[in-house]
Amino acid sequence: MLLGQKRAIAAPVVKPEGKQHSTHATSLAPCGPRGSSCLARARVGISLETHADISIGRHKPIYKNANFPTDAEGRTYHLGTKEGEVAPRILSVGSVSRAQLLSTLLDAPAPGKPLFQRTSSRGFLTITGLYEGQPVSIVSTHMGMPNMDFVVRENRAVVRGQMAIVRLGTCGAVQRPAKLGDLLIASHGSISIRRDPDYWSLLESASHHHTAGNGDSNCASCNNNSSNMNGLAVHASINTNGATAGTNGQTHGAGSNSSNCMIGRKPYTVAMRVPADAQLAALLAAEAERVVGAERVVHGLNASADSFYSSQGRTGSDFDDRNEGLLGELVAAHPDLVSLEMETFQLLDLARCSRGSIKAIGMCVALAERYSNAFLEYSKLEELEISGGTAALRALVRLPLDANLASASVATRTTDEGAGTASMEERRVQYVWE
Ligand code: R1P
Repeated sequence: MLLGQKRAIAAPVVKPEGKQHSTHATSLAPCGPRGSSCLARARVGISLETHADISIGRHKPIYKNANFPTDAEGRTYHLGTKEGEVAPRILSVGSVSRAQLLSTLLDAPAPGKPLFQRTSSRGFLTITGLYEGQPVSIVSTHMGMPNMDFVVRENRAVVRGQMAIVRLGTCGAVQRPAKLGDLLIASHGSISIRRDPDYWSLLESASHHHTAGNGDSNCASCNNNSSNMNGLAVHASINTNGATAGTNGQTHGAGSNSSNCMIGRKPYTVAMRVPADAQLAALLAAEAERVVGAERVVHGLNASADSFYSSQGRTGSDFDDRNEGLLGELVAAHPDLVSLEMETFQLLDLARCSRGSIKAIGMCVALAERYSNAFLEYSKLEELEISGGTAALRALVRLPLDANLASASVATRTTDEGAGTASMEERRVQYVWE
């Protein structure tokens, strides 16, 4: 393929005919020999020509295990992939279009074979091919920690041996030196920020008790057991009357007696940091610096929020979010905080709990500067995604993995749940890269 020539990418046409869980594989034309020409081809732009017609709801799988549903082929419930289709080295990206773009960096999984591609009925896209001769999968993870949970757990279930997962996302740069277009690496791990709905429930309760003239200082729904012991005292200041006040000075009607309900409560809870894999972080940093230059790579702590708006400190008048000082409080408590997004914490947390079977790191393109309110010119994003994707793929294939570190679930799961177990030796797996 010549530089500038249009490159066809499978763009699924989804026919939402039902909610049954089924998947249909399609294939992508491989990029050809790896190297700068491939990168250049990706950089000149991709024509998303439809050449795949993916229908949803054509067949109705039978699931027999509510604990971890897989269909008769062993395909997972949400990602729809089975053993042999996913490589131990995974690049997790947010959008389908990013997965398709970065798939242009991959070579065919085996001579004469197209790239493997499967889109699940829930819209998770998995593309598997080779990068520098090693099997790699790119998975479109969509947005938020629950989706990252699906991606990590369901991929863990269909891959043997140790795995490595790199997330390449977009994020907000929280403070300098991180700036628009930089690659922000979560070398210091990640914290999470979650909105605590109990805070508003208790506010209502406190307000009700005050309005009703109830002098009971231990209001019925007061329960501080789940108060955040690690987080930040964000916006839940108690004024001299004992009434709870937001940072905007608005009082919420809680009188001195009922204010006990609010003591120690915060509208946003912040989890302790979970680490990234140090070896993977170092490899990723080296490759990112090689691709974009050290001056455009920033290392630090990431924060994953459970929403794009309130838990990331975006303000507005439609909702009582009590987040006006959230970013400032976060930076004060975590001076090394550089990036704010929605998935990395879940990835690192699950890797930590994976009994050593997953190594993980996150890196994001700074799409916005939260401190200046600037937003990246969107036309520049594609080149940055290619740069970040190239660094991530290089780091993934350079990381040594222990192939003998078996996943307990893969070792025992059968294609027909509940019908007993089969050893890994007993099951023949067809790998797409063989
Ligand atoms: C919000 O717009 C989304 O963009 C960021 C956030 O984490 C969230 O998923 O990442 P991605 O670009 O990877 O989706």
